[in-house]
Amino acid sequence: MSRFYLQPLFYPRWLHQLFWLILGLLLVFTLGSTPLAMAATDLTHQTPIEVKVSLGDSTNALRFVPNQLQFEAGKRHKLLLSNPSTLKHYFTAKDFAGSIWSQKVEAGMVEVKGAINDLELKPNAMAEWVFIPIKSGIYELHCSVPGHSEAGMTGTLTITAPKSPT
Ligand SMILES: [Cu+2]
Repeated sequence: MSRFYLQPLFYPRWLHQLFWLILGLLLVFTLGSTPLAMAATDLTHQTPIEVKVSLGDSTNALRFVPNQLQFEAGKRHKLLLSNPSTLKHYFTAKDFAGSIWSQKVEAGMVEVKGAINDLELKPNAMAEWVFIPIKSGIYELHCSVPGHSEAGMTGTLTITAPKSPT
């Protein structure tokens, strides 16, 4: 027992206080940095790669512009869809939709969460589709308005394998 009473004599008070200060700082940094580290690795908060696509154009051509889009598996993307034509169009890509994790679709004042198969865009409409591709492959895209895909309103959506291991 006497050894414990003697300790303050061997360790000066300032060293004792320094010890607790360092321990306290370590605790603050450990607890404080954990949520930051988690946010950095959380894919749902990753800054999205923006990709733009037009459904039709101002001359009412029946095509997607561009008609080939590329995405990278494991990276968060924001697909900005617009319809600058006077016709309604669809962005239909069922196999593609099954190979991604849809986070949300934002259009106007509405945000839709969950799985999306296709989107209908009325003239002058815009929508943002946020998703993370999970399976690489080449997927077909078409507009499901009767006659549009036959007239050439089709496209290719490519999901490439992750470039760097995560
Ligand atoms: Cu169309």
